[in-house]
Amino acid sequence: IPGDVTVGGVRLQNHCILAAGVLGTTGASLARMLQSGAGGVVTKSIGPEPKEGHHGPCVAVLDGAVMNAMGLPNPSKEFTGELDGLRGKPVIASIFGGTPEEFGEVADWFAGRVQALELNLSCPHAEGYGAAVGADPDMVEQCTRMAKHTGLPVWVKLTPNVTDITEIGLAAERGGADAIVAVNTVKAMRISTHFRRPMLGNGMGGLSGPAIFPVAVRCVWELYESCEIPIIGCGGVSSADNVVEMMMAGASAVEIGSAVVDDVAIFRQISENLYRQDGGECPENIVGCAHA
Ligand code: RRO
Repeated sequence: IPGDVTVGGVRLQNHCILAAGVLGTTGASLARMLQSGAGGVVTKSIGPEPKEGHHGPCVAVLDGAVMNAMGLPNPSKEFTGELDGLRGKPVIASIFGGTPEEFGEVADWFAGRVQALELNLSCPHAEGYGAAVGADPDMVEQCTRMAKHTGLPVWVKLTPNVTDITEIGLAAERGGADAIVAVNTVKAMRISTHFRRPMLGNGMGGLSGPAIFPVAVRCVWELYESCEIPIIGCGGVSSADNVVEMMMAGASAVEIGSAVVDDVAIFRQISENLYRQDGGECPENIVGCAHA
């Protein structure tokens, strides 16, 4: 198992990172994920004001997928205290805001506390936040530039819910991003035929899990064709073979979310297969190899 993989300015323990979301809400859970073999960990997204999130149900488990509308619940600045015991560890703070100024403000709280920032420009169901910002190339460029003022490496997490993801990736690159994370959840909705109402309290939500893996692979592929900075693949990764496929599409590392919720042992399982001495492929040699 590699001791040092450097991606997007961050020294990781291996190529598989905990994706932003439910398991990144406390210092204790972040530490547990690192203990469980995560190469690095991304926090739940933190924004400029405390937020309670949507009323439930916030999550629906579907066939081969998970649909959520958490509603960006977070304690805002207070969260930084959770990071006191994690100094020097590969922790990446996910942040969101409605304007470049808000991104800059929240970014400053994390300087000196984490190894990098991940800008969440991609929540699929957040009024005024996320996708509205992440679908606008000028906003993406400005938010990235604001976050760069901290001196921290900046990763930019993109939404798949746009016509041309490369246009957004190139905007992040112009803003000085150190890596692109592709992708956040896919816009989705289910209706309970029994209750004749939407399954989620918020009505609509975002889809993750194996069902969106092909969507994520295509986004990574397209970004790799046009961007120079490293790409971190995210979306439905649940096996070592999925990691290899993401890398062949162009990912330098991957993030894992839904599969971790099912089983924390996933990081160890994937590492055991990914870094096998016998015939296991060296990850660095396969990045982008499927492109002619
Ligand atoms: O909290 C959420 O509802 C949420 C966020 Br911030 C996000 O970026 N992606 C998602 O699927 N849910």
